[in-house]
Amino acid sequence: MKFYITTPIYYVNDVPHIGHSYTTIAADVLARWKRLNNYDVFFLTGTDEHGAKIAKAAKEKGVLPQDLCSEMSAKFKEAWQLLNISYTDFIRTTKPRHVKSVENIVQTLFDKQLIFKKKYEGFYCIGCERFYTAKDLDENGCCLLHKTKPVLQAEENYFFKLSTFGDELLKRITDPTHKEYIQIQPEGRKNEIIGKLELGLEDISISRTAIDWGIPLPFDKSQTVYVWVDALINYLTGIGFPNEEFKKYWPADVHLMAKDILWFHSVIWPAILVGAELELPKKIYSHGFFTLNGDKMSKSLGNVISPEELVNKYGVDSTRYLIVTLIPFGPDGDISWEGLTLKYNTDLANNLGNLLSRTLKMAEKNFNNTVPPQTEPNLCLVKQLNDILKENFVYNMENIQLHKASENIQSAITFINKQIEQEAPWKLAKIDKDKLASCIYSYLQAIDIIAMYLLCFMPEIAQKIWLSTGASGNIEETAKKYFADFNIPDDGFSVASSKLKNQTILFPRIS
Ligand code: ME8
Repeated sequence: MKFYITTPIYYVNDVPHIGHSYTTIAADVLARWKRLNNYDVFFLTGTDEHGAKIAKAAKEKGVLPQDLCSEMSAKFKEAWQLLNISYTDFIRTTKPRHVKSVENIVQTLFDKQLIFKKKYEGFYCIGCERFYTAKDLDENGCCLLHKTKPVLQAEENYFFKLSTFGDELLKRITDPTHKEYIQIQPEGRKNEIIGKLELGLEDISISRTAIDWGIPLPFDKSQTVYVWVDALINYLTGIGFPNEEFKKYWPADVHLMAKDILWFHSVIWPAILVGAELELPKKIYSHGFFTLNGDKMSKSLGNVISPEELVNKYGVDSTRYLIVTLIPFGPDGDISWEGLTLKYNTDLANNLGNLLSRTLKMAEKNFNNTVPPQTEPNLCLVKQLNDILKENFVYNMENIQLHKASENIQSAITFINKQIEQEAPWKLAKIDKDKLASCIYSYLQAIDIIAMYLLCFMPEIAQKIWLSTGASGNIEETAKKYFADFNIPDDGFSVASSKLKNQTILFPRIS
């Protein structure tokens, strides 16, 4: 089975920050999860390089737009490498393969008479890369999002007949039995989209005369394709469109993004696809926006957090974990350095770190740093964990509730820690060595289970944990088998008598 997941392609006028990292890490966690479930995964990310915003940024920097794109696109690639993002392909919209794909779609819509020419006047916000009417702006005539005054522009442009798709889209968005049902989540944002669709759609301009930093329209080279139409088509280009090979992965299973661009993905994109007679994506998930100490993050406020800063403080895997679990996935949320550090210390240094260090120390002290030998493997704890975790965790991952899935793992760790408190194995060392062996054996097996559940969030740390407990085989291969049927091998994962691998402290406390 295939699974095709995408992030937005990010504008290259800005450096990658914690907001871009949020969506990209979340997509990575889901891609890794599906790979563990034996799906053939295609994970696409990339950069959006055309349009007025990029042309303006290049002009301000005194460089050519293409040079700005190459420089900034490389920064996104570096950030994703730093964060261990396992994308299948990184698309750049200025590359020839994408130009070919955009030309194909736009020409198809033109041939189907879904594109026509019209004089138009509107307020163009470069920040949003879209036209507004006066009623969309605030009382000072400013864009609600950017607080800047859009310029009134009059052009003769090509228009896409978006207005003819409203009823069709409503059916596909609201009727789960429709064979091309398109699921928009979370529910609240879906309802906002439905509300707007019910008011009716207006045709949209899909070309520009005044902006030459774009792909020329195949049927009128004097105009360029509107950057949002250009950008959305990346989801087809990335998997090989217009070559037939794109059908291996299309339709997309999940388009992931924040709420700012849900309208483009849930209305304009599906309408283009219906117009071009292509299948619709199955799910569109829009998560919330981060604010930082209550403020919108922005370059001008100087409060943007970069992935490097986070990695320098918490390490790669802890950064991945913290970013996607700090706020509920869906609503907006406020973050702060204090909040990040508190969560790091609570979940990782204390709960997980404590479990690891005390178990490994007891094995080191009492069993010469090996997995205690067993006549009868004690797997009671592991089986209990299996029952606690499997359904909840799978449900939350499948519903993209990543913070809840991480809470499931934390509850399981707390459960093991409580069991250790109850059994008080340190008291057994002198009185019952067999019982002590049995306890420690069971804790090591339980830690192996935790490592498998952590794998998509913290791939390298999970691997280190796996090695430290004397578990056999490759963690990914074992996890693939485990997640197929949740069966626990009769003798667990950590092999009796095998040597434990000493690790440096994985989660030092941070102040
Ligand atoms: O909109 N909180 O690109 P973009 C959460 N090129 N997520 C955030 C965020 C924040 N504070 N800031 C950014 C574009 N994001 C278009 C997309 S797709 C065909 C074209 C994330 O660089 C979030 O995913 O402005 C948001 O939707 C995206 O970055 C916007 O990225």
